[in-house]
Amino acid sequence: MSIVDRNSRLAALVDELSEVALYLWQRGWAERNGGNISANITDMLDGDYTPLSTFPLPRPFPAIAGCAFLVTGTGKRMRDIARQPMNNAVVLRLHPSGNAYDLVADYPIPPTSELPAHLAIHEQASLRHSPAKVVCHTHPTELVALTHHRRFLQPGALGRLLWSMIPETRIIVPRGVGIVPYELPGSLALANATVKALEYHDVVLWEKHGCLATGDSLAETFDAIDTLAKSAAIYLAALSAGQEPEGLSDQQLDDLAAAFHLPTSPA
Ligand code: 2HA
Ligand code: ZN
Repeated sequence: MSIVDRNSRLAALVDELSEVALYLWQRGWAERNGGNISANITDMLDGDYTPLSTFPLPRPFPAIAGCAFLVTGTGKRMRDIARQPMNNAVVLRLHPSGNAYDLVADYPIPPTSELPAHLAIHEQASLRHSPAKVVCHTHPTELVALTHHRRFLQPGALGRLLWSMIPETRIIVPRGVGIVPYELPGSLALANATVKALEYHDVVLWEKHGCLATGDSLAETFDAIDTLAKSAAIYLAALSAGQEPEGLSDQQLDDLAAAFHLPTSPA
């Protein structure tokens, strides 16, 4: 019997992984093996598990030593994760030293190439006692398209623009989006820059690459990215109708913040 079959909370999370993986594929945000997901499941696991294999980490992660994670596998397709989640995702546990990990279920599949970014974000969440347990990275077409324009890479520019397209975006993504300048996929440099940007935001855009969200649940991270992608699509649709769209005014955005008790940090 697998770890998942013995643990109803983990089984529910794996069902949610399968559901969200399908959405990412259906949205057209997950070409081939694009995107990756992880969740801190330390409080769902008990007892000892026999390691299937052991891998070193590119740097130690002492703050999450001993913690366990559900992580999508490297090279795995979201559409396959949707159909057969535990053939395409793994459970791993960091060593007490924090500088290596064991794969403990179900198969010895190496985890996502973006593991350094995922672990760095989980480490930061743990250090801050944040309830955010989930990290979701995907490649939403319209959002990535906007990161190809230099003017949108200025601090706050794209966040402000996306907020101004529909009131929902101001409400559902209240801390706006951070911009992470282009870095090599899978690198520690990308991981470090992402952690820095997440100090001020729950969602970041990786220049010319994708989007990453962190939150308490996978549904919540999907909803945040979906809402931002809706704003980006509205912006591009309005622009293709012939003119730069007007957007909600500063006053209208401030009114939303006041009415819904939203943080007023920069977009
Ligand atoms: O999983 O999306 O960023 C493949 C990627 C790398
Ligand atoms: Zn990616």
